[in-house]
Amino acid sequence: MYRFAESRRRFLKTTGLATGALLFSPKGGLARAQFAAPSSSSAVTPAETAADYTLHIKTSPIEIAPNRIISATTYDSQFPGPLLRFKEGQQAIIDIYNETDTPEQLHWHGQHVSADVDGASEEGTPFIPARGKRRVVFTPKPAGFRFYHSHIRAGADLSAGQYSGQVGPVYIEPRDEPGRYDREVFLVLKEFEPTFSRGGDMAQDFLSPSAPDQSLQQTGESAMKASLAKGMPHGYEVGYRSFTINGRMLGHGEPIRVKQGERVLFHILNGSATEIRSLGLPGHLFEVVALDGNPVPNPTKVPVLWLGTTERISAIVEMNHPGIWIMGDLDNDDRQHGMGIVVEYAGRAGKAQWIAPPPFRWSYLRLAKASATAAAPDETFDMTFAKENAAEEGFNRWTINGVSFPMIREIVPASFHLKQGKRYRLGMHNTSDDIHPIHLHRHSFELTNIAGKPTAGIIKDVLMLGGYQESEVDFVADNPGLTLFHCHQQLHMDFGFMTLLDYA
Ligand SMILES: [Cu+2]
Repeated sequence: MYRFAESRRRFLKTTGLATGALLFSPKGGLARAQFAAPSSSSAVTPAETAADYTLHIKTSPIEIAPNRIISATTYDSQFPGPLLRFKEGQQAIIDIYNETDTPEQLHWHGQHVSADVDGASEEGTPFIPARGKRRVVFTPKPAGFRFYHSHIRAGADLSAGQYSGQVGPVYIEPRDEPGRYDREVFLVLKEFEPTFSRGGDMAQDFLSPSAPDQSLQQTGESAMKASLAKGMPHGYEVGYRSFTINGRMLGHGEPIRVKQGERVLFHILNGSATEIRSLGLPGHLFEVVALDGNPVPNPTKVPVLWLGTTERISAIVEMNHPGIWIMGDLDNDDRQHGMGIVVEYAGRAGKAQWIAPPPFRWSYLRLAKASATAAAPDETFDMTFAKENAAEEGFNRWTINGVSFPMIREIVPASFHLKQGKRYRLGMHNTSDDIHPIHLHRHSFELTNIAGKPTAGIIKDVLMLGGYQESEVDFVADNPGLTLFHCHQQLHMDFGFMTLLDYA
Protein backbone atom coordinates (compact mmCIF):
# COMPACT_ATOMS: atom_id res chain seq x y z
CA MET A 1 0.00 0.00 0.00
CA TYR A 2 1.20 3.49 -0.75
CA ARG A 3 -0.56 5.85 1.56
CA PHE A 4 0.91 9.30 1.98
CA ALA A 5 1.94 9.10 5.65
CA GLU A 6 3.69 5.79 5.12
CA SER A 7 5.42 6.83 1.96
CA ARG A 8 6.67 10.07 3.44
CA ARG A 9 8.16 8.19 6.40
CA ARG A 10 9.67 5.71 3.99
CA PHE A 11 11.04 8.55 1.89
CA LEU A 12 12.70 10.28 4.86
CA LYS A 13 14.12 6.97 5.98
CA THR A 14 15.56 5.99 2.61
CA THR A 15 16.93 9.48 2.02
CA GLY A 16 18.73 9.29 5.35
CA LEU A 17 20.12 5.88 4.51
CA ALA A 18 21.26 6.93 1.07
CA THR A 19 23.06 9.98 2.43
CA GLY A 20 24.76 7.84 5.06
CA ALA A 21 25.88 5.35 2.46
CA LEU A 22 27.31 8.15 0.38
CA LEU A 23 29.32 9.53 3.30
CA PHE A 24 30.74 6.24 4.49
CA SER A 25 31.17 4.15 1.35
CA PRO A 26 34.63 4.09 -0.22
CA LYS A 27 33.03 5.48 -3.39
CA GLY A 28 31.60 8.44 -1.50
CA GLY A 29 34.63 10.68 -1.75
CA LEU A 30 34.93 10.32 -5.49
CA ALA A 31 31.24 10.67 -6.04
CA ARG A 32 31.02 13.83 -3.96
CA ALA A 33 34.01 15.36 -5.71
CA GLN A 34 32.21 14.87 -9.01
CA PHE A 35 28.98 16.22 -7.60
CA ALA A 36 30.73 19.44 -6.60
CA ALA A 37 31.56 20.26 -10.24
CA PRO A 38 29.42 22.99 -11.79
CA SER A 39 26.24 21.65 -13.35
CA SER A 40 25.36 22.48 -16.93
CA SER A 41 21.90 23.47 -15.73
CA SER A 42 20.73 27.05 -16.06
CA ALA A 43 18.40 26.34 -13.16
CA VAL A 44 21.10 26.02 -10.52
CA THR A 45 20.65 27.71 -7.17
CA PRO A 46 23.44 28.31 -4.64
CA ALA A 47 24.82 25.04 -3.29
CA GLU A 48 24.04 25.98 0.33
CA THR A 49 20.27 25.98 -0.28
CA ALA A 50 18.85 22.68 0.96
CA ALA A 51 16.86 20.65 -1.55
CA ASP A 52 13.19 19.89 -0.90
CA TYR A 53 13.76 16.38 -2.22
CA THR A 54 16.81 14.31 -3.06
CA LEU A 55 16.54 11.38 -5.43
CA HIS A 56 19.13 8.69 -6.15
CA ILE A 57 18.95 6.84 -9.46
CA LYS A 58 20.38 3.45 -8.64
CA THR A 59 20.27 -0.15 -9.81
CA SER A 60 18.96 -2.25 -6.92
CA PRO A 61 17.38 -5.57 -6.05
CA ILE A 62 13.60 -5.21 -5.68
CA GLU A 63 11.57 -7.92 -3.98
CA ILE A 64 8.28 -8.16 -5.87
CA ALA A 65 7.23 -11.34 -4.02
CA PRO A 66 8.91 -13.54 -1.40
CA ASN A 67 12.09 -14.92 -2.95
CA ARG A 68 11.30 -13.24 -6.25
CA ILE A 69 13.90 -10.52 -6.39
CA ILE A 70 14.47 -8.70 -9.63
CA SER A 71 17.13 -6.16 -10.56
CA ALA A 72 15.97 -2.75 -11.73
CA THR A 73 17.17 0.82 -11.91
CA THR A 74 15.02 2.72 -9.43
CA TYR A 75 14.65 5.96 -7.53
CA ASP A 76 16.05 5.52 -4.00
CA SER A 77 16.30 1.71 -4.29
CA GLN A 78 12.55 1.33 -4.02
CA PHE A 79 9.62 0.76 -6.33
CA PRO A 80 7.68 2.88 -6.92
CA GLY A 81 9.91 5.92 -6.35
CA PRO A 82 8.98 8.04 -3.32
CA LEU A 83 5.76 10.04 -3.51
CA LEU A 84 6.78 13.66 -4.00
CA ARG A 85 4.31 16.18 -2.60
CA PHE A 86 4.40 19.75 -3.83
CA LYS A 87 2.26 22.83 -3.34
CA GLU A 88 0.94 24.43 -6.48
CA GLY A 89 2.86 27.60 -7.29
CA GLN A 90 5.48 27.12 -4.56
CA GLN A 91 9.04 26.74 -5.90
CA ALA A 92 10.73 23.38 -5.35
CA ILE A 93 14.39 22.32 -5.43
CA ILE A 94 15.23 18.72 -6.29
CA ASP A 95 18.70 17.19 -6.27
CA ILE A 96 19.00 14.18 -8.53
CA TYR A 97 22.01 11.91 -8.10
CA ASN A 98 22.72 9.45 -10.89
CA GLU A 99 24.55 6.49 -9.39
CA THR A 100 24.57 4.55 -12.65
CA ASP A 101 27.01 4.52 -15.58
CA THR A 102 24.43 5.88 -18.03
CA PRO A 103 23.37 9.53 -18.42
CA GLU A 104 19.74 9.91 -17.35
CA GLN A 105 16.73 12.16 -17.86
CA LEU A 106 14.02 12.60 -15.21
CA HIS A 107 10.82 13.86 -16.80
CA TRP A 108 8.18 15.76 -14.79
CA HIS A 109 5.23 14.25 -16.62
CA GLY A 110 2.13 16.45 -16.80
CA GLN A 111 3.74 19.60 -15.41
CA HIS A 112 4.02 22.97 -17.14
CA VAL A 113 7.73 23.51 -16.54
CA SER A 114 10.48 24.96 -18.71
CA ALA A 115 12.34 22.88 -21.32
CA ASP A 116 15.63 22.98 -19.37
CA VAL A 117 14.12 21.09 -16.41
CA ASP A 118 11.37 19.10 -18.19
CA GLY A 119 13.61 16.06 -18.53
CA ALA A 120 13.69 15.36 -22.26
CA SER A 121 16.99 15.64 -24.14
CA GLU A 122 14.97 16.15 -27.35
CA GLU A 123 13.89 19.52 -25.89
CA GLY A 124 17.44 20.33 -24.80
CA THR A 125 17.21 19.38 -21.12
CA PRO A 126 20.78 18.60 -19.97
CA PHE A 127 21.39 14.99 -18.96
CA ILE A 128 21.97 14.00 -15.35
CA PRO A 129 25.53 12.78 -15.95
CA ALA A 130 26.56 9.19 -15.20
CA ARG A 131 27.92 9.15 -11.61
CA GLY A 132 26.93 12.80 -11.41
CA LYS A 133 24.29 15.13 -10.05
CA ARG A 134 21.87 17.69 -11.34
CA ARG A 135 19.85 20.16 -9.30
CA VAL A 136 16.55 21.26 -10.82
CA VAL A 137 14.41 24.14 -9.61
CA PHE A 138 10.89 24.74 -10.81
CA THR A 139 7.46 25.88 -9.74
CA PRO A 140 5.17 22.83 -9.68
CA LYS A 141 1.93 23.18 -11.63
CA PRO A 142 -0.84 22.46 -12.37
CA ALA A 143 -2.28 20.95 -9.21
CA GLY A 144 -3.18 17.28 -9.13
CA PHE A 145 -1.77 13.81 -9.67
CA ARG A 146 1.37 13.86 -11.84
CA PHE A 147 4.44 11.62 -11.93
CA TYR A 148 8.11 11.43 -12.74
CA HIS A 149 9.92 8.88 -14.86
CA SER A 150 13.02 8.24 -16.93
CA HIS A 151 12.82 9.75 -20.41
CA ILE A 152 15.60 7.73 -22.01
CA ARG A 153 14.96 6.02 -25.35
CA ALA A 154 15.61 2.34 -24.68
CA GLY A 155 15.57 0.92 -28.20
CA ALA A 156 16.39 -2.78 -27.89
CA ASP A 157 17.60 -2.43 -24.25
CA LEU A 158 14.86 -3.83 -22.02
CA SER A 159 16.54 -2.59 -18.84
CA ALA A 160 16.46 1.08 -19.91
CA GLY A 161 13.87 3.86 -20.13
CA GLN A 162 10.51 3.05 -18.65
CA TYR A 163 11.19 -0.70 -18.80
CA SER A 164 13.27 0.07 -15.69
CA GLY A 165 11.87 0.86 -12.24
CA GLN A 166 12.25 4.61 -12.73
CA VAL A 167 8.65 5.63 -12.04
CA GLY A 168 7.34 7.57 -9.06
CA PRO A 169 4.15 9.50 -8.20
CA VAL A 170 3.85 13.26 -7.72
CA TYR A 171 1.01 15.01 -5.99
CA ILE A 172 0.66 18.77 -6.32
CA GLU A 173 -1.74 19.88 -3.64
CA PRO A 174 -4.63 21.87 -5.07
CA ARG A 175 -6.62 24.57 -3.35
CA ASP A 176 -9.75 22.41 -3.51
CA GLU A 177 -9.80 18.61 -3.44
CA PRO A 178 -12.18 17.05 -5.98
CA GLY A 179 -14.94 15.27 -4.07
CA ARG A 180 -15.43 14.27 -0.47
CA TYR A 181 -13.33 11.35 0.74
CA ASP A 182 -11.94 9.84 3.94
CA ARG A 183 -8.44 9.01 2.80
CA GLU A 184 -6.31 8.57 -0.29
CA VAL A 185 -4.36 5.60 -1.61
CA PHE A 186 -1.75 5.80 -4.39
CA LEU A 187 -1.42 2.81 -6.72
CA VAL A 188 1.31 2.39 -9.33
CA LEU A 189 0.72 -0.39 -11.88
CA LYS A 190 3.91 -1.79 -13.41
CA GLU A 191 5.23 -4.90 -15.14
CA PHE A 192 8.72 -6.33 -14.78
CA GLU A 193 10.94 -8.90 -16.53
CA PRO A 194 10.21 -7.86 -20.13
CA THR A 195 10.96 -9.99 -23.17
CA PHE A 196 10.46 -9.49 -26.90
CA SER A 197 7.95 -11.42 -28.96
CA ARG A 198 6.80 -11.37 -32.57
CA GLY A 199 3.44 -9.67 -32.44
CA GLY A 200 1.29 -9.15 -29.34
CA ASP A 201 -2.13 -9.73 -27.84
CA MET A 202 -3.10 -6.31 -26.50
CA ALA A 203 -6.80 -5.72 -25.77
CA GLN A 204 -8.20 -3.54 -28.56
CA ASP A 205 -11.96 -3.65 -28.21
CA PHE A 206 -12.66 -1.80 -24.95
CA LEU A 207 -12.79 1.78 -26.26
CA SER A 208 -16.01 3.59 -27.11
CA PRO A 209 -16.83 4.96 -29.67
CA SER A 210 -15.42 1.92 -31.42
CA ALA A 211 -16.20 2.17 -35.14
CA PRO A 212 -12.96 2.31 -37.17
CA ASP A 213 -12.53 4.84 -39.97
CA GLN A 214 -12.78 2.91 -43.27
CA SER A 215 -10.10 4.80 -45.17
CA LEU A 216 -7.58 4.70 -42.27
CA GLN A 217 -8.21 0.98 -41.99
CA GLN A 218 -7.68 0.41 -45.72
CA THR A 219 -4.41 2.36 -45.64
CA GLY A 220 -3.10 0.44 -42.63
CA GLU A 221 -4.21 -2.99 -43.75
CA SER A 222 -2.81 -2.67 -47.26
CA ALA A 223 0.59 -1.52 -45.87
CA MET A 224 0.63 -4.50 -43.50
CA LYS A 225 -0.38 -6.93 -46.27
CA ALA A 226 2.34 -5.61 -48.57
CA SER A 227 4.96 -6.07 -45.84
CA LEU A 228 3.88 -9.63 -45.00
CA ALA A 229 3.74 -10.48 -48.73
CA LYS A 230 7.44 -9.53 -48.95
CA GLY A 231 8.12 -12.20 -46.32
CA MET A 232 8.57 -9.79 -43.40
CA PRO A 233 7.71 -11.21 -39.96
CA HIS A 234 5.58 -9.16 -37.56
CA GLY A 235 7.57 -6.43 -35.77
CA TYR A 236 8.69 -6.99 -32.18
CA GLU A 237 6.34 -6.42 -29.26
CA VAL A 238 7.15 -6.63 -25.55
CA GLY A 239 5.63 -9.01 -23.01
CA TYR A 240 6.32 -9.42 -19.28
CA ARG A 241 6.80 -12.26 -16.82
CA SER A 242 5.66 -10.44 -13.68
CA PHE A 243 3.06 -7.83 -12.85
CA THR A 244 2.86 -5.64 -9.76
CA ILE A 245 0.88 -2.95 -7.97
CA ASN A 246 3.12 -0.71 -5.85
CA GLY A 247 5.97 -3.08 -6.61
CA ARG A 248 4.35 -6.24 -5.20
CA MET A 249 2.70 -9.11 -7.04
CA LEU A 250 -0.92 -9.89 -6.14
CA GLY A 251 -1.13 -11.51 -2.71
CA HIS A 252 2.39 -10.50 -1.67
CA GLY A 253 1.94 -6.87 -0.65
CA GLU A 254 0.09 -5.32 2.26
CA PRO A 255 -3.66 -5.39 1.56
CA ILE A 256 -5.61 -2.14 1.37
CA ARG A 257 -7.43 -2.30 4.72
CA VAL A 258 -10.80 -0.55 4.66
CA LYS A 259 -13.84 -0.04 6.86
CA GLN A 260 -17.42 -0.31 5.70
CA GLY A 261 -18.79 3.09 4.66
CA GLU A 262 -15.37 4.60 4.04
CA ARG A 263 -14.80 6.66 0.90
CA VAL A 264 -11.34 5.95 -0.43
CA LEU A 265 -9.82 8.22 -3.09
CA PHE A 266 -7.54 6.12 -5.30
CA HIS A 267 -4.86 7.84 -7.36
CA ILE A 268 -3.95 5.21 -9.96
CA LEU A 269 -1.00 5.48 -12.34
CA ASN A 270 -0.30 3.13 -15.21
CA GLY A 271 3.49 3.17 -14.94
CA SER A 272 3.94 0.62 -17.74
CA ALA A 273 6.39 1.18 -20.57
CA THR A 274 4.08 -0.36 -23.14
CA GLU A 275 0.85 -1.83 -21.77
CA ILE A 276 -2.74 -0.69 -21.41
CA ARG A 277 -4.18 -1.72 -18.05
CA SER A 278 -7.68 -2.32 -16.69
CA LEU A 279 -8.85 -2.49 -13.11
CA GLY A 280 -11.98 -3.85 -11.47
CA LEU A 281 -13.03 -4.32 -7.82
CA PRO A 282 -15.82 -6.89 -7.45
CA GLY A 283 -19.09 -5.41 -6.18
CA HIS A 284 -17.81 -1.83 -6.20
CA LEU A 285 -17.99 1.17 -8.51
CA PHE A 286 -15.29 3.73 -9.20
CA GLU A 287 -16.46 7.32 -9.21
CA VAL A 288 -13.98 8.93 -11.60
CA VAL A 289 -13.27 12.46 -10.34
CA ALA A 290 -10.07 13.31 -12.22
CA LEU A 291 -8.18 12.19 -15.35
CA ASP A 292 -4.41 12.73 -15.50
CA GLY A 293 -4.79 14.73 -12.27
CA ASN A 294 -7.33 17.21 -13.64
CA PRO A 295 -10.90 17.26 -12.22
CA VAL A 296 -13.45 16.08 -14.82
CA PRO A 297 -16.59 18.15 -15.60
CA ASN A 298 -18.94 15.21 -15.00
CA PRO A 299 -17.73 12.77 -12.29
CA THR A 300 -19.26 9.38 -13.13
CA LYS A 301 -19.44 5.94 -11.51
CA VAL A 302 -18.06 3.09 -13.62
CA PRO A 303 -17.45 -0.63 -12.92
CA VAL A 304 -14.06 -0.77 -14.68
CA LEU A 305 -11.14 1.58 -15.24
CA TRP A 306 -8.91 1.51 -18.32
CA LEU A 307 -5.58 3.31 -18.39
CA GLY A 308 -3.27 3.69 -21.36
CA THR A 309 0.48 3.84 -20.71
CA THR A 310 1.16 6.77 -18.29
CA GLU A 311 -2.49 7.74 -17.88
CA ARG A 312 -3.70 8.50 -14.37
CA ILE A 313 -7.18 8.15 -12.91
CA SER A 314 -8.36 9.51 -9.56
CA ALA A 315 -11.51 7.72 -8.43
CA ILE A 316 -13.48 7.49 -5.21
CA VAL A 317 -14.71 4.06 -4.11
CA GLU A 318 -17.39 3.85 -1.44
CA MET A 319 -16.59 0.74 0.57
CA ASN A 320 -20.08 -0.72 0.79
CA HIS A 321 -19.60 -4.41 -0.07
CA PRO A 322 -17.76 -6.11 2.83
CA GLY A 323 -15.44 -9.00 2.07
CA ILE A 324 -11.92 -9.78 0.96
CA TRP A 325 -11.61 -8.77 -2.67
CA ILE A 326 -9.04 -8.71 -5.43
CA MET A 327 -8.79 -5.35 -7.11
CA GLY A 328 -7.15 -6.42 -10.32
CA ASP A 329 -6.65 -6.40 -14.05
CA LEU A 330 -9.50 -7.91 -16.09
CA ASP A 331 -6.99 -9.99 -18.04
CA ASN A 332 -6.89 -13.33 -16.20
CA ASP A 333 -3.34 -14.09 -17.22
CA ASP A 334 -1.93 -10.72 -16.15
CA ARG A 335 -3.88 -10.79 -12.86
CA GLN A 336 -2.72 -14.33 -12.09
CA HIS A 337 0.85 -13.19 -12.77
CA GLY A 338 0.50 -10.42 -10.20
CA MET A 339 -1.53 -7.47 -11.52
CA GLY A 340 -3.79 -6.96 -8.52
CA ILE A 341 -3.97 -5.95 -4.87
CA VAL A 342 -6.16 -7.28 -2.05
CA VAL A 343 -8.84 -5.05 -0.52
CA GLU A 344 -9.65 -6.26 2.98
CA TYR A 345 -12.61 -5.06 5.04
CA ALA A 346 -12.11 -4.80 8.81
CA GLY A 347 -13.40 -7.89 10.61
CA ARG A 348 -13.39 -10.09 7.51
CA ALA A 349 -11.12 -13.06 6.91
CA GLY A 350 -10.58 -15.64 4.18
CA LYS A 351 -9.24 -15.97 0.68
CA ALA A 352 -9.44 -12.93 -1.61
CA GLN A 353 -12.17 -13.28 -4.25
CA TRP A 354 -12.17 -12.17 -7.87
CA ILE A 355 -15.41 -11.84 -9.84
CA ALA A 356 -15.20 -10.61 -13.41
CA PRO A 357 -17.16 -7.36 -13.90
CA PRO A 358 -19.97 -7.13 -16.49
CA PRO A 359 -18.93 -6.20 -20.07
CA PHE A 360 -18.14 -2.51 -20.19
CA ARG A 361 -16.62 -0.10 -22.68
CA TRP A 362 -14.41 2.78 -21.61
CA SER A 363 -15.31 6.25 -22.92
CA TYR A 364 -13.79 9.59 -22.05
CA LEU A 365 -16.98 11.22 -23.35
CA ARG A 366 -18.98 9.96 -20.35
CA LEU A 367 -16.92 12.23 -18.08
CA ALA A 368 -17.67 15.42 -20.07
CA LYS A 369 -20.81 17.53 -19.89
CA ALA A 370 -22.96 16.49 -22.87
CA SER A 371 -23.81 20.08 -23.82
CA ALA A 372 -20.27 21.45 -23.70
CA THR A 373 -18.61 22.78 -26.86
CA ALA A 374 -14.95 23.65 -27.26
CA ALA A 375 -13.60 27.05 -28.29
CA ALA A 376 -12.56 27.31 -31.96
CA PRO A 377 -8.81 26.92 -32.57
CA ASP A 378 -6.64 29.56 -34.23
CA GLU A 379 -4.94 26.84 -36.26
CA THR A 380 -5.20 23.07 -36.80
CA PHE A 381 -2.24 20.73 -37.30
CA ASP A 382 -3.10 17.48 -39.02
CA MET A 383 -1.02 14.48 -38.02
CA THR A 384 -1.19 11.05 -39.64
CA PHE A 385 0.43 8.19 -37.74
CA ALA A 386 1.67 5.13 -39.61
CA LYS A 387 3.48 1.89 -38.92
CA GLU A 388 6.14 0.37 -41.18
CA ASN A 389 6.04 -3.26 -40.15
CA ALA A 390 9.39 -4.65 -38.90
CA ALA A 391 11.22 -1.99 -40.95
CA GLU A 392 13.90 -1.13 -38.36
CA GLU A 393 15.99 -4.28 -37.73
CA GLY A 394 12.81 -6.20 -36.91
CA PHE A 395 11.20 -3.37 -34.95
CA ASN A 396 8.20 -1.52 -36.32
CA ARG A 397 9.12 1.95 -37.53
CA TRP A 398 6.63 4.72 -36.77
CA THR A 399 6.05 7.93 -38.69
CA ILE A 400 4.16 11.19 -38.18
CA ASN A 401 3.19 12.68 -41.56
CA GLY A 402 5.72 10.34 -43.17
CA VAL A 403 8.63 11.38 -40.94
CA SER A 404 10.29 9.07 -38.44
CA PHE A 405 12.00 10.87 -35.52
CA PRO A 406 15.71 9.93 -35.60
CA MET A 407 17.36 8.22 -32.64
CA ILE A 408 20.22 10.69 -32.23
CA ARG A 409 21.57 12.91 -29.44
CA GLU A 410 21.47 16.16 -31.45
CA ILE A 411 18.43 18.46 -31.33
CA VAL A 412 16.16 17.76 -34.30
CA PRO A 413 14.42 20.73 -36.01
CA ALA A 414 10.80 21.27 -34.94
CA SER A 415 8.06 20.22 -37.38
CA PHE A 416 5.29 22.43 -35.99
CA HIS A 417 5.54 26.10 -35.07
CA LEU A 418 3.52 27.91 -32.40
CA LYS A 419 2.77 31.52 -31.62
CA GLN A 420 2.44 32.32 -27.94
CA GLY A 421 -1.15 32.76 -26.76
CA LYS A 422 -2.76 31.03 -29.75
CA ARG A 423 -5.01 28.00 -29.48
CA TYR A 424 -4.00 24.97 -31.54
CA ARG A 425 -5.89 21.85 -32.54
CA LEU A 426 -4.09 18.58 -33.19
CA GLY A 427 -6.14 16.49 -35.63
CA MET A 428 -4.76 12.98 -35.23
CA HIS A 429 -5.32 10.14 -37.72
CA ASN A 430 -4.24 6.63 -36.79
CA THR A 431 -3.60 4.31 -39.75
CA SER A 432 -2.52 1.45 -37.45
CA ASP A 433 -4.61 -1.00 -35.46
CA ASP A 434 -2.68 -0.18 -32.26
CA ILE A 435 -4.10 2.09 -29.57
CA HIS A 436 -1.62 4.92 -29.01
CA PRO A 437 -1.26 6.78 -25.70
CA ILE A 438 -0.47 10.20 -27.19
CA HIS A 439 1.42 12.62 -24.91
CA LEU A 440 2.25 16.33 -25.14
CA HIS A 441 5.03 17.71 -22.94
CA ARG A 442 4.89 20.91 -20.85
CA HIS A 443 1.23 21.63 -21.75
CA SER A 444 -2.16 20.11 -21.02
CA PHE A 445 -4.73 19.59 -23.76
CA GLU A 446 -8.51 19.58 -23.95
CA LEU A 447 -10.27 16.68 -25.66
CA THR A 448 -12.38 18.19 -28.43
CA ASN A 449 -13.25 15.19 -30.62
CA ILE A 450 -13.08 11.45 -29.93
CA ALA A 451 -13.59 9.17 -32.95
CA GLY A 452 -15.92 11.66 -34.62
CA LYS A 453 -17.83 12.70 -31.46
CA PRO A 454 -17.27 16.34 -30.43
CA THR A 455 -16.62 17.00 -26.75
CA ALA A 456 -15.15 19.63 -24.42
CA GLY A 457 -13.98 20.26 -20.89
CA ILE A 458 -11.77 17.20 -20.25
CA ILE A 459 -8.17 18.26 -19.66
CA LYS A 460 -5.43 15.64 -20.00
CA ASP A 461 -1.84 15.12 -21.01
CA VAL A 462 -2.22 11.59 -22.46
CA LEU A 463 -4.96 10.42 -24.81
CA MET A 464 -5.64 6.88 -25.94
CA LEU A 465 -6.17 7.16 -29.70
CA GLY A 466 -8.06 4.08 -30.90
CA GLY A 467 -6.94 1.81 -33.74
CA TYR A 468 -7.90 3.22 -37.19
CA GLN A 469 -9.52 6.18 -35.44
CA GLU A 470 -9.34 9.95 -35.45
CA SER A 471 -9.37 12.28 -32.45
CA GLU A 472 -8.69 15.94 -31.77
CA VAL A 473 -7.16 17.76 -28.84
CA ASP A 474 -6.68 21.51 -28.34
CA PHE A 475 -4.06 23.34 -26.35
CA VAL A 476 -3.04 26.93 -25.75
CA ALA A 477 0.58 27.81 -26.52
CA ASP A 478 1.33 29.29 -23.10
CA ASN A 479 4.72 27.78 -22.19
CA PRO A 480 7.45 28.87 -24.66
CA GLY A 481 10.28 26.52 -25.54
CA LEU A 482 10.80 23.28 -27.41
CA THR A 483 7.90 20.93 -26.78
CA LEU A 484 7.96 17.20 -27.40
CA PHE A 485 4.93 15.32 -28.70
CA HIS A 486 5.02 11.54 -28.79
CA CYS A 487 3.31 8.23 -28.37
CA HIS A 488 4.12 7.04 -24.85
CA GLN A 489 4.33 3.36 -25.82
CA GLN A 490 8.09 2.94 -25.34
CA LEU A 491 8.57 0.83 -28.50
CA HIS A 492 6.65 3.38 -30.55
CA MET A 493 8.40 6.51 -29.24
CA ASP A 494 11.83 4.86 -29.48
CA PHE A 495 11.28 3.91 -33.12
CA GLY A 496 10.15 7.21 -34.57
CA PHE A 497 6.75 8.17 -33.06
CA MET A 498 7.86 11.62 -31.86
CA THR A 499 7.95 15.17 -33.14
CA LEU A 500 8.89 18.60 -31.83
CA LEU A 501 6.91 21.83 -31.65
CA ASP A 502 8.61 25.18 -31.15
CA TYR A 503 7.57 28.78 -30.52
CA ALA A 504 8.15 31.37 -33.24
CU1 LIG B 1 1.99 4.31 -29.97
